[in-house]
Amino acid sequence: MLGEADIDSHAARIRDDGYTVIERAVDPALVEALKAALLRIERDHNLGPAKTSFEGFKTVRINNLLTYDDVFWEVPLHDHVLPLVEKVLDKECLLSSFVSLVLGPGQEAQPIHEDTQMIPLPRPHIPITLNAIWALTDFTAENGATRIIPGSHKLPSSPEYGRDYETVTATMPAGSVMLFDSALWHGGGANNSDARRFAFSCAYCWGWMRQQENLQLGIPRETAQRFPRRLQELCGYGVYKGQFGHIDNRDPIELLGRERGKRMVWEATDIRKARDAQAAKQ
Ligand SMILES: O=C(O)CCC(=O)C(=O)O
Repeated sequence: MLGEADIDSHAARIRDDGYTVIERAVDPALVEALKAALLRIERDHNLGPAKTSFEGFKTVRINNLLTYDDVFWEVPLHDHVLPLVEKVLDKECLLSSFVSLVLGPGQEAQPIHEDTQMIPLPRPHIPITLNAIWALTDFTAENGATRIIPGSHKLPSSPEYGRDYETVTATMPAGSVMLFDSALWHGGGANNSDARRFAFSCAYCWGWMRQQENLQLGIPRETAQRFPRRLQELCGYGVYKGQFGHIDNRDPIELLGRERGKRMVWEATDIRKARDAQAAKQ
C-alpha cells in the first residue's frame, strides 16, 4: 500500500513528466498466477496474435479480462495503483479498459501514439485517462519495453502516426507498474529477444466519460454480481456525482443486488434544502 507522501510524489511526477514507475509493486506470487492464467486462457480459448499492425501481428491481446478468471480482479483494485489513480482523477473514476499485451519474439515496434487522440479536446488538457502498464516479466530494451517521450503530455499536438521519434525505454523489473497520463506519447517496443514480454494495460478514466471497453454489457451480469463492490463501481455500476449513469433515477448497482450508493443530485439538493429550512426555524 502506498503512503500519502508516496502518492503525492508519484502524482507530481505524472503531472510534471507524464508518467511514474512504481517499482516491484506487485507480489511475485501474484505475477506468476497472472501469467499462468494468461497462458491457460490462451490455450483453452485457442487465442492467437492480433490482426492489426497497431495491435501487433505477433502480440496476443486478451480484452475483457475480468470475464475469464477471478485472479484478474486484483489488478484494477491493486492498492499500489488505485489510490494513486484516485488522487489524479477522483474516487469515482472508472476502469476504462483492461487488456493483456503479450509481445512475441519478432514483434515490431508499435507506432508512437497517445490514447486520448480520438477525443476532440484541445491539448494539453487535464489527465482524462491514466494507463497502468503492468510488467509481468522484466521489461528490457531487447524484449519490447514500452517507449515513452517524457513530458509529451504537455505538447499541443498528438504524434504523427508512423513517424519515428526519439524515445526513452521504460525498462523495469517484473512486478513493476508504470502509470502514465494517457496523453503521453508512447508505444510498445520491438521484441528482439527470444522470449515473450508479458504485460497488462489497465486504464482508468473519469466517471463522466465513456469507457474504452463496454464493461456493463461485456461482463455477464452473474459474473459482475460476484465482484467486490469497488470493482463493480469501477466497471460502471455507479452514478457519477449522483448525476451521470443513472437508470430512471436509480443506481445501476441495484441491478447487482446491492444497496444504492449516492442519492441522485436532485434528490440530495431537496434534502439539503429541507434540512437548511429546518435549521433556520430552530
Ligand atoms: O505494449 C506496450 O508496451 C504498449 C501498448 C500500447 O500503448 C497500446 O496498445 O496502446
